[in-house]
Amino acid sequence: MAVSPAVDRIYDYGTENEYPPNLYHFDGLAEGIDGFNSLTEAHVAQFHEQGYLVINHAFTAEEVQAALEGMLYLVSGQHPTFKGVMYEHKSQGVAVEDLSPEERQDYVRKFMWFVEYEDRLKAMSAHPKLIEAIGQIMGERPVLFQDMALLKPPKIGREKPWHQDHAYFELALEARVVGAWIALDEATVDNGCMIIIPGSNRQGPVIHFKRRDWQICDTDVNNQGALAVPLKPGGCLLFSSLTHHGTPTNHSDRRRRAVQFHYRPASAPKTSLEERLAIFGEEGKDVTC
Ligand SMILES: O=C(O)CCC(=O)C(=O)O
Repeated sequence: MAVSPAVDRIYDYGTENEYPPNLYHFDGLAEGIDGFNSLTEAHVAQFHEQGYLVINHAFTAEEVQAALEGMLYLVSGQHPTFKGVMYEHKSQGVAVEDLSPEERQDYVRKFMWFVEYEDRLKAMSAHPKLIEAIGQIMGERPVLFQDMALLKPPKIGREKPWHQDHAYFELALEARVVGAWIALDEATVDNGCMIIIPGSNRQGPVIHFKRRDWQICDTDVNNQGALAVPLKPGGCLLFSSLTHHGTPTNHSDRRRRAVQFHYRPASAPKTSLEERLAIFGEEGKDVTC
């Protein structure tokens, strides 16, 4: 493999990929509804109760293909000004610029802030049925405020430790923030699908520590009752920003590409870094990890 000189690439800071063997244990598989058109008031109530809702066949094969093409265009460096790519730590030393777009994506950990660079991805984030479903859940007009995706490449795609997304957001705790995680490949228990803890959204905020990531301490994770969320391409997991979730390492030789969008209610008050850390950080609290 060719070794490149230092280039201004951004790498995932997490080098450590060892974690307790049962950290991503799950007791069952999440079930979903078939398409956005099946959404009822009972499903909305289930979302608030359980902190998630799975929508199978949310996007068509054509919509998934368009999103994949948009993703490949951006992560392979074809857009002249897009810079939102972060590489897996294990790809350090690989001259990714010399690789084909197909090959290059398999070193990418994350790409973000992409919708303004790519109409095909923007179209997915603004899909009328997605927006309507999220609006029903929030009871208000949803506003996209973050677009970010982990690609979890075959063999080297690192875990995303357990966390609550709200720990990353400067938004009032009571704001009903909803994440949409959309599978572009089949996501399975082998290639690192989402693992969630139903009902954990009702337990309030949990302290996060900077360890292998900004995460819930491994020893604070209670994954009894956890569910894996395998999805076919075009399947979508909607989840609360307080739902505990994580994804294990992709040890398989299968891709697990996905995109993720976060929406806030239009009226959600913004907060500050200080307020966020006062809630989710360890500082000044008698906690250890
Ligand atoms: O895509 C994944 O593996 C996990 C994504 C996630 O939980 C996040 O970025 O907050």
